[in-house]
Amino acid sequence: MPEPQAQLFAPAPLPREELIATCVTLLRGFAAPTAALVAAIEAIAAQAPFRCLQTPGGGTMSVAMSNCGAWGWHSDRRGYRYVAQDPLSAQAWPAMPAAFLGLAQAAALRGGFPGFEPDCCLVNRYVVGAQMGAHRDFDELDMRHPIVSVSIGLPARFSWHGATRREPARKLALHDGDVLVWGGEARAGYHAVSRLAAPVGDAPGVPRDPELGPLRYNLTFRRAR
Ligand code: MD3
Ligand code: FE
Repeated sequence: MPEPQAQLFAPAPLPREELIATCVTLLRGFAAPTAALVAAIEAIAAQAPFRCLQTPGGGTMSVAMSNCGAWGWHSDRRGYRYVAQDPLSAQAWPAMPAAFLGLAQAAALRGGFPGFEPDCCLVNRYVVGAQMGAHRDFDELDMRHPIVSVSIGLPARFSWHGATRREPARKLALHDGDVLVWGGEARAGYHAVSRLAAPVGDAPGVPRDPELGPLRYNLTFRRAR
């Protein structure tokens, strides 16, 4: 047995919290470990299955979505909007788990937005190859409320463009357990998620669907009304 070795110097801790831009905070690993979140997502999907929504333009999103909470984000040929019932079942969306609410509120506080009361959690499911083009989140009644986004599973490449789509994007790698908090002057910014890359090797611990393969989930907490 080797002798236990004394630590000679302490390495500088990796910055776990980073101000990406004014009012945009990245909290690395804030939601880790994510196994309990994945179990809660699977329970939500048992009631309100993931579906690839139609866009007003006639396309179909590559990201599949579900929701929990009082309001759910929905899209079809008629437009983008919040609905109190899942159009698939005509039932209310599943309740927001207490652990989701607590996580979103704690992250918002860390990001400088105390008192966040989300009434919607959009659950996005990315398969390898899925993506989300540059857009702004604009369907909420009061844009003074922040947004909290939780990344789970396979890593994603996220772009933050800022006030216009044409601005050079700031690129971020989002890993399992990372949380982003946005609000204030950043609330109306353009953002996008690049095509999800296939994992190298067998990706232990990554959520996986027997038919769809390895996955990324994103929880987006918003105050819709
Ligand atoms: C930047 N989802 O569902 S939210 C979405 O990874 C969406 O699935 C992303 O964009 C995903 O609409 C992560 C990150 C986000 C949300 C709102 C923002 C970034 C934002 C508002 C302004 C600027
Ligand atoms: Fe968005």
